[in-house]
Amino acid sequence: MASWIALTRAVSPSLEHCELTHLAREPINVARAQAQHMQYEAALAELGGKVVHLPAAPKLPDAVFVEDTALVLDELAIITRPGAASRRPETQAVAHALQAYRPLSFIEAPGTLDGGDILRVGRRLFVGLTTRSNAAGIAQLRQLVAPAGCTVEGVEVKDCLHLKSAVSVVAPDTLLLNPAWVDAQVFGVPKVIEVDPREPFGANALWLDEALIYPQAYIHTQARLRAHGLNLKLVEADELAKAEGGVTCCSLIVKDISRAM
Ligand code: CIR
Repeated sequence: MASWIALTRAVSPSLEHCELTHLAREPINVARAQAQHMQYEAALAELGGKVVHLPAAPKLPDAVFVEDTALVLDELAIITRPGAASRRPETQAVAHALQAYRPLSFIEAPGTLDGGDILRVGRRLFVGLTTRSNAAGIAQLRQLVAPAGCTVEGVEVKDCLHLKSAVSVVAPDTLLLNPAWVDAQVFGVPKVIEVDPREPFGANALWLDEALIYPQAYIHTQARLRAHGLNLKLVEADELAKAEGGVTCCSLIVKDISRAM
């Protein structure tokens, strides 16, 4: 039996109306995005996860990007208040699903916080100071996670949507990072792999212990990751990337589901 689940949500037929911050709007082939999402779910299952589908939300264009709606720690889950108002209705179904696995806490107005802005390195949570996550949201997060022994630090990010557009954890004490968008020094992590400069969007990888789910498109950065002995599970993700989403965005990983309540 799987020891972890991945919560996912279908690509909405309205994806073309998604929020966009740093990308120009271009036509999105929804059928292709849906096919890529299914491939992503298959990769999660092949790596040993149980994929749990949230109810589809066809009228919420960005619903597929479930990462932004919650932070799941071992001790609790925090339901965010996404920075984009259009995305706030996404959280209800996520809270409903997560309450089976963790006690819930909530970010409240005037706080805003997107899960894509939260990078967890052990017990340290780094939060991107972006258009989506504000000081009130970060302060609330700090209070909520303190009992679990986690600290929270704000991090300057530039030219990208979320902190995790610029940096992700790819192995213990190892970050994959775009140095043009975030300063590696702030994390105090011993190993940093930089993306190939031709692939600025290549810093978002989903680390699942045994492998990294990683976009097929970023071939140069793939070579760097392999040179560090990392095991890659490649997926096509370029259609969802037109909606400014990466591979971490499309799931919420809930580990150790024996904690189910
Ligand atoms: C948005 O702008 O909110 C969506 N179009 C993309 C969200 C991607 N999520 C993520 O990076 N965690």
